[in-house]
Parts: sequence; C-alpha cells; structure tokens
Amino acid sequence: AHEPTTVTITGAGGQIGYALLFRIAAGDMLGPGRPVRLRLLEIPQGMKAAQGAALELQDCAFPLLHGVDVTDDARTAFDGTDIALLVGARPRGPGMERADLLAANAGIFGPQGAAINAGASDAVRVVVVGNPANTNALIAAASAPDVPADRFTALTRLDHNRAVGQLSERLGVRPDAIRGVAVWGNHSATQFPDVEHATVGGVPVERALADALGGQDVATRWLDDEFIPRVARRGAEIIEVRGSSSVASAANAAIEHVRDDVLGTGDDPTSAAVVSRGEYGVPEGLVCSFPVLSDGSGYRVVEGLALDERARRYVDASVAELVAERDAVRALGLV
Ligand code: NAX
Repeated sequence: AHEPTTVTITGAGGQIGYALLFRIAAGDMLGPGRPVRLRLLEIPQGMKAAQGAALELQDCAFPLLHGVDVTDDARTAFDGTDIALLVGARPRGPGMERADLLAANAGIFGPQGAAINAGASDAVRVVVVGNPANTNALIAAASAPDVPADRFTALTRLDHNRAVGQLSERLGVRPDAIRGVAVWGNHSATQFPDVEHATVGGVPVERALADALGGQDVATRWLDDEFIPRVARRGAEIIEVRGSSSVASAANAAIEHVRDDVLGTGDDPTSAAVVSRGEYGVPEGLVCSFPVLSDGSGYRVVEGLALDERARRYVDASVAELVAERDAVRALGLV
C-alpha cells in the first residue's frame, strides 16, 4: 500500500479549486491505489470558501482521502508537499498594465516558490495554472534555487485538449483516434497548436483534413484562419457563451497534466510548458510549451521533430512573447 501523497492546491477556495478537489480526492489524478492528503492554501478572503469545500470533502467520505488542512500560510501549505498545483493568481484588473500584472503575480509566485524551496518534499512536482502561467512558473522556479528547475511546469494541457476536441469535431472521429498534436509557446493568444506531426487513425491529420475539406490549400487555410485562432481564443469564447471562465475543463486538464507527469504518458506525447534546455532554439530557462513525454519521472521535450517555415514562424512569435515577459520581470528585478 502507498503512503498518502501530500497535494497542495493554492486558490483552493476559487472556481477551479472547487472543480479540482473532489476529483483529486476521488482518485482521478493519482489512481485508485494512492491515498492523498490535501493542503488547501488561500488568502484570508478565500478561507471561508476553502473551509466550506473541506467540509464537503468530509461529506463525500472518500476512502482515499487521508485528511484536509486549510491554511493561509504558505510555509504550512507546502511543508512536505509532494505535488503542488498553483492555481490562485492575481487577475488583471481594470487599467492594469502588463508590467503591473507580472509584478502582482511575482508577489504571489515568488514567496510560494520560496516556501516550496524551504519545505517541500525532495521529489516535489509543481504545476502552475494561475495566469500568466508560464512566467509565474519561471518566477516560482527562480525563487526555489534548491529545487531542480525541471520540477516546475505550467499548464498548456487545456490548450492541447481544446485542439484535439476541434480536430475530432472537424474530422468526425473520436478524440482518442488523434495523436501527436503539440502546443508550442506561451499559454496565451500567441500559442501555436500544431498538427504537423499529428495523425488520425494512423493517417497524417493534414492529409485527412485535405481529404475532408477538399484540398491541401483549403486545409491549410482552415488551420490558419479557424483552428489556430479558435483554440488560442477558446477561453474568451467560453466566457462569452457561459458568462464565466473555463473551470471544469481547466481542472480536468490540470489533473491530466499531473497524472501523466507522475504516472507517465506511455508513447503518446502530450503538451506541457517546461523549462527549456534550449530545445528547438527556445532560449534556455524559458518556461515554454512543447510536445512532451514522461516515463513517470517528469516531462521531457520530444526532440527531433522537423518544423517547417510556417511552424517556425508561429513558434518564434510565441517564444518572442515569452522572452518579453521574462525581460519585463527581469527589469523589475524579480528573476
Ligand atoms: P478564482 O478567482 O475563482 O479563484 C482564484 C482563487 O485564488 C481565489 O479564491 C483567491 O482568493 C485565491 N488566491 C489569490 N491569491 C492567492 C494567493 N496568494 N494564495 C492562495 N490563494 C490565492 O479563479 P479561477 O477561475 O479558479 O482561476 C484561477 C486561475 O487559473 C486564474 O489565474 C486563471 O486565469 C487561470 N486559468 C488558467 C488556465 C490554464 O490553462 N493555464 C485555464 C483556466 C484559467 O483561466
């Protein structure tokens, strides 16, 4: 039998927190054989919501749940933690400039990185969900000098799943027939959801699209003018239609991100933002989304894929945005 895994969730009193907690406690993230201990971190204003969720967790009587602690102290929340999901973040307020947003979030992710550095388990894995996710992860990693940087990742699995969902609908196939989709770059409107190496039922997606849509040119136009913008702006579409941001789909993606990181992807790549080691010419140290595999010991970038000129343009544009964000937090002395 496994010892309980300690899982810390920040922003646990928020919307995504509420969608995450019950699924993690039910075993959806680490599997049916792994008990969990939950640590819920909130700010004072969010404590009641987190405490209420803790009461409801008790009322589920989940057999895998070995305890829930609610705290507004980061050191307590991350003490001995094995897996940290950093969800709570400062949203962009009216009139807030990008530098203000980055600085406000550095004020959250810097101290949380330091608390992880001080007390987390030696094997800790961290995923940042709160936006701007990539740069928040960069700041957290920079604030945790004793933790290997590759333990810090940021969530682009929702973008990945959105891309698979769009292809599945367009091609009239089940999502699990599609493999090899990759999301590159920043979790933002500049991201590049890439199908160049993707297959559907073993056939290249680009060929299947050309067959379905009536030619290579039509397929490329659909990718450039409909697919990529729709995936990249899906968050805004959800807000328009639902009247509220993505919650259950974001929680689902975070659970799949951690599950695949910890239990392994098998030979089916997914997408995650990881600390670049210079792969594909992405500057070292940036937290950038790539196609990744994990054998259970953490995500590694899938190397050696050919990027044509069109793909290179998309990747470069999103990486340029990541560089600008990094330079902005550097200029503020935050990394
Ligand atoms: P909510 O506003 O519902 O919840 C956020 C919670 O975080 C609040 O309860 C707040 O009190 C808490 N919080 C704020 N600062 C904190 C701190 N320093 N320590 C601990 N808790 C703190 O937002 P929600 O809808 O749950 O979204 C959370 C974050 O996820 C946002 O930053 C959002 O932009 C981001 N998202 C990221 C996605 C991704 O794919 N990477 C997709 C979904 C989502 O948009």
